Amino acid sequence: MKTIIITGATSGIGAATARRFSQAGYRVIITGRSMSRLTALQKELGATCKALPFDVRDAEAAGRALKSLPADWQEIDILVNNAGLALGLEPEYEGSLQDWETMIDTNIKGLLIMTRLIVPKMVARGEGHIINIGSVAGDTAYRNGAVYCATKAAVQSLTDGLRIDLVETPIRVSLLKPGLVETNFSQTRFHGDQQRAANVYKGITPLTADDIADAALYCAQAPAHVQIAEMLVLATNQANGYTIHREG
Ligand code: NDP
Ligand code: 8X3
Repeated sequence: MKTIIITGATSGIGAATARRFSQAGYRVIITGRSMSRLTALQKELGATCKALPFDVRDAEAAGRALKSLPADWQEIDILVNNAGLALGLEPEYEGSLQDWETMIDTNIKGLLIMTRLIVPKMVARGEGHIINIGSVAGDTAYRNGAVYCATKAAVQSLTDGLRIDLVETPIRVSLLKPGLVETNFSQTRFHGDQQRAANVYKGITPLTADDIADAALYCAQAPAHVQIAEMLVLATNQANGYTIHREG
């Protein structure tokens, strides 16, 4: 039985990915900060799921949590670096320094921390797969979103760099770049403003977290000689980060 670890599995794409891989017969390690949501998902998925509460920005806590896993769960086959967020939608000359720090620390440094902790063991074993959740936002900046877009452009570069650094190994590195997915993402971005969050998905059928979980499973289940380097998944009425057709 293969083991997958998913960061930010308490909600949205991460939770859907945990469910999808669990259904497909994987042992699933779910992580995130919300203990209550981790416990609920762990109960739902049963004995083939373990929950590790930690903040991806805290390298020591992440390391301690991984060490606490039973020996037979320590061999991680797939790392999904999913934990991430956008905060605010403001011009680059007006945004909140604190929001920027949180995005940079979570989306970039958190991904690096998890990569640094888990990938050396994959290299030692000669097997593994890293699936990083980037975004269409990393392809081109959009108005008022420069810092979030920059963090996702960094995820693109870090994924490309890791693939280069692992090229002589059997380890695969995939970048999954979703477009508009209806999750808690916009509620977080707008600090709980539900109306503003709902407007993001108004007049368009957005992607669901399950759509992205399906794409992650496809990457993981490709034959060992096939490396899905990059997958851009958009809603049908979305053409890029800023070209969206809305009805009404
Ligand atoms: P959600 O808000 O639904 O989920 C975000 C997840 O990230 C939660 O489980 C949250 O868990 C976790 N998280 C946030 N900060 C931390 C932290 N410091 N430490 C650990 N976990 C953290 O959003 P999505 O599912 O949409 O987002 C998942 C990923 O997908 C993000 O990287 C996002 O940038 C990316 N993405 C989303 C798109 C969208 O349109 N929704 C499109 C493209 C990419 P907790 O709060 O419990 O810690
Ligand atoms: C999330 C997608 O377009 O809201 O990365 O930034 S978008």
